Amino acid sequence: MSASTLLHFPAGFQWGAATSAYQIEGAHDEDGRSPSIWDTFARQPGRVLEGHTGDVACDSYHRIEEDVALLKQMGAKVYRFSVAWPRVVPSGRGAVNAKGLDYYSRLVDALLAADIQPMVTLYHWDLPQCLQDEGGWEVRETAHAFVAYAEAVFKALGDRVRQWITLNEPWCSANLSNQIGEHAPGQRNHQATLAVAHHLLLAHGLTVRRFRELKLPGEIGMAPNVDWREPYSQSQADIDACRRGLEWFNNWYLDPIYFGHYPEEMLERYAELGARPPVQDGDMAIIASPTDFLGINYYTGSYTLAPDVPPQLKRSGDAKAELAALLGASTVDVPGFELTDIGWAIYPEGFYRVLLWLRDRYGNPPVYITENGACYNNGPDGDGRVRDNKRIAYCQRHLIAMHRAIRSGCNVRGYTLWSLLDNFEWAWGYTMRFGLVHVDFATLERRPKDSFHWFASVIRRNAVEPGEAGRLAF
Ligand code: JJW
Repeated sequence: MSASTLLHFPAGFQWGAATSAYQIEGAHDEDGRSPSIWDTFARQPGRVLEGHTGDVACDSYHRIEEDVALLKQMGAKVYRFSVAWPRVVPSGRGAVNAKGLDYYSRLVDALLAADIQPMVTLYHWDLPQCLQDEGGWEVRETAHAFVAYAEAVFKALGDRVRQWITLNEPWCSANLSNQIGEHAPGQRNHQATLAVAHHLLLAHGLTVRRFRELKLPGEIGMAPNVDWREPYSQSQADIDACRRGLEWFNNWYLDPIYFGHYPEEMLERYAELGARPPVQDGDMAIIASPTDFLGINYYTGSYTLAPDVPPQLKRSGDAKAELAALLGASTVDVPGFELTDIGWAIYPEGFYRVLLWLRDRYGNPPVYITENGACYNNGPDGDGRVRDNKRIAYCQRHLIAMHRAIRSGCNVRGYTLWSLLDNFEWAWGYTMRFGLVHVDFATLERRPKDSFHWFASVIRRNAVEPGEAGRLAF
């Protein structure tokens, strides 16, 4: 491969890796941390595979030096991590816990000493359980409690952190958690889902405003997960179904931020079931407060088709059927595409398409790819090496798609790969591995995989080699 065939990224491109608090920290009851909804959820039988919890996770709470050394070895320019609300404000609102903040302050110092920029997520799903006991995100007061917590973090770290993310993947915190029921708190209720989504968005907007009032240097944005859907056929029914599927998954969180309103068609379909977002005067303007960038988490996509769901299934108690009826849409894996070990279709074309869609629909905002990566569960071979060539192929193909999107004018500024470490993959526990670094959960030993070294070379050259993957469309 001659150097001239390398696909180069813009100068100063922000390469790095991402994690989140509950998935890696462990130390669940140390230094004043209170339980989060995930501590509670993981202890309920049947919620998480094998009954795994985040009690110990990767023990990153005690391993700042080791984790930062790995990032340094990788050549990361940025490390995206999240702050745990239950460490910083254990009672949800009120007293700030200096010990909890101190951990993040030491982490930020260690990163800066290694010349790695911290990118801080304020909410990555670990709501204090005590607030859930008062209704959690279903109640409006939680948005105000969030702003107070965020302000405590701004004041402690704002002198050193220049990139802030309010919410990670609000679709997961609202829909996956309250409509599908697979994540904490684990219920299935359309009205609760819309209330949670609205109060999350309100918390986002209020936090952006508080950030501006504090006149802190740096930038702030949100990191929704998006996917890409193609109509299964060119029938009008499938095209319409696909549009609704995207409204439900992507637009529900993006239209309010960029346009100040929810998607009309889905609003109407929810209303038919008696569900509506609890919008008060002025909320939508708060939610649409200008942000500095858009974080995007992209993993997969699917084909969407209009299902033949009888109306009586709308309240049948069968979650999948109910959802299909609500949306008038269901999805199938893109035919013929390989799946990763977690069962998600490998669809780099969708990454390109969704970036173009964001460019055109939302005025080409600055974008950071805050997550992208692949689940492959193979561990060390006899010689100790982790040959995760499939993860390399996945990431390579997505970097080629991202490169093409940049050439097509998308304003992509950086890419933090999910994840630095194998970690607690929510309802899948430790059974699903996304790390560039293998973690032995018995010994907590870290071992860089082949993909780690591959990614280090991408960062070093600020370029990806097209190779075999590039000779295929992606
Ligand atoms: C969708 C399942 C029915 C995490 C989903 C399930 C059923 C329509 C990975 N991103 O661990 C999306 N992750 O913490 C944040 N992202 O639907 C970080 N999205 O759907 C990673 C799971 C996810 C999902 C999982």
